[in-house]
Amino acid sequence: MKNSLIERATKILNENFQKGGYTIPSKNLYPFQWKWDSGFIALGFAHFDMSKAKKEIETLLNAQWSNGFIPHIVFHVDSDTYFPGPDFHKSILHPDASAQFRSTGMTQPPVLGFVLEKLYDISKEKENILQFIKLQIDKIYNNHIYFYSQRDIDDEGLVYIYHNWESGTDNSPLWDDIWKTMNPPKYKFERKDTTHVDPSQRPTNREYDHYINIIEIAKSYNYNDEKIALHSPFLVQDPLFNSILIRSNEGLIRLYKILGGNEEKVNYLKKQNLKSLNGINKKLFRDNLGAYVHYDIRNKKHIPYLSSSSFTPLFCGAPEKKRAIKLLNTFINKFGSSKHYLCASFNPEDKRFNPKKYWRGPVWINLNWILYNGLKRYGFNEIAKRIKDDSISLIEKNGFYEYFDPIKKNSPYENIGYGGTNFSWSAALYLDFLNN
Ligand code: 2M8
Repeated sequence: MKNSLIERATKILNENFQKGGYTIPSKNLYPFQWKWDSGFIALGFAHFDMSKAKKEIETLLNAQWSNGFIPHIVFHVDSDTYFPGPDFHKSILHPDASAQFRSTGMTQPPVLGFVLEKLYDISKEKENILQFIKLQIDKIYNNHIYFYSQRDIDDEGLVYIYHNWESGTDNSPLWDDIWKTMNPPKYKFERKDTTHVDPSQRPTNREYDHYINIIEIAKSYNYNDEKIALHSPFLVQDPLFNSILIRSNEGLIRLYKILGGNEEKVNYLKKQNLKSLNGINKKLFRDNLGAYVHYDIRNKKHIPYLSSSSFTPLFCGAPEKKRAIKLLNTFINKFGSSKHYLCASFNPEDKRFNPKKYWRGPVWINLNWILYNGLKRYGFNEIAKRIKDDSISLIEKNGFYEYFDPIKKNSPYENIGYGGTNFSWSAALYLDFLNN
């Protein structure tokens, strides 16, 4: 069975790979190139076709803006199966936007630094991959400079996100209280996602009003970072986003050292990284919850809910040993019931938890991959193995879905995969899990 699934995963990635040199997350539902999807997809390709892995990263970086910003969607083609598209986002409003590639004016978790490092580790032709890294690495470095210079407004080493789509965890209950502070108009738009997926598993129209409203505000300031920081109703420091940035700093530092002669850049990254580690530990860890949480800058308060993001600082080595053990206990107590697959995206004990609705509870393979690597980093091998086994078993029993209901049905025919089918990062990370 494993062999046929490996073939299937390979086929999904090859079929989702487009002529323009990038991979769509899932046919119809997501017809463009998404930033963090591309990073995970490259990891999958790296195991069987390094040239496609490299192409994926190169294509994404070609759409980088001149200020270092990397957009969350690159609209390489026109498509009428997705809303909102390029005409709505209008990236060109920003003076530094790419003139060649249409994109959004928001970003996504900065995965490219650690992805580049993983490509180096996976590659059997080190000289060849180093040539590629040499061509791309400064672009990622410039992206980190962008984050630290534009989005760390209080000089804490913590960068903000200004839209829930920047978090990647789109309709998480984490944002519900922020929506209560906003009262957007009821926009007229035609959703496309709900024609591909059961609407009860997707965000509501009212939630989309909020998402659209934040973009309209950002557009009214031509996506200017300073203005967004002053005026966006959504301004959050996210432990997931910041942990990924820190882990990517580490990747860049290691690769620059291997390349040699980059002392200034290494020193800059080291300095920023220390500050970020300090910031995340000081500001985002909540002793009473035994975990890291988000901070809502606009409303000046922590968002005191546990989600899978709460444990991702393990991925970048943020907690010292004692705190890591505390975090592990919270993880096992709240998310580790034997009735559940690891890892629900939101606290299963909370009344806002919904096991079938997108980022409000389902298991996501990319978050599992981050948590797996974080737990392994601390030597929490037993629970790391459980997360890996659960990820593999969910895919083997159900298929390469976008997300999965965490509640076990105890039947060989579970049927608990939801959202997009033939989903690229589920296929890519399945391959990486098997090779790990
Ligand atoms: C989902 O997000 C997009 C918007 O970016 C959407 O709902 O239309 C999220 O799961 C996000 O994390 C992911 O990158 C994207 C494509 O897979 O889909």
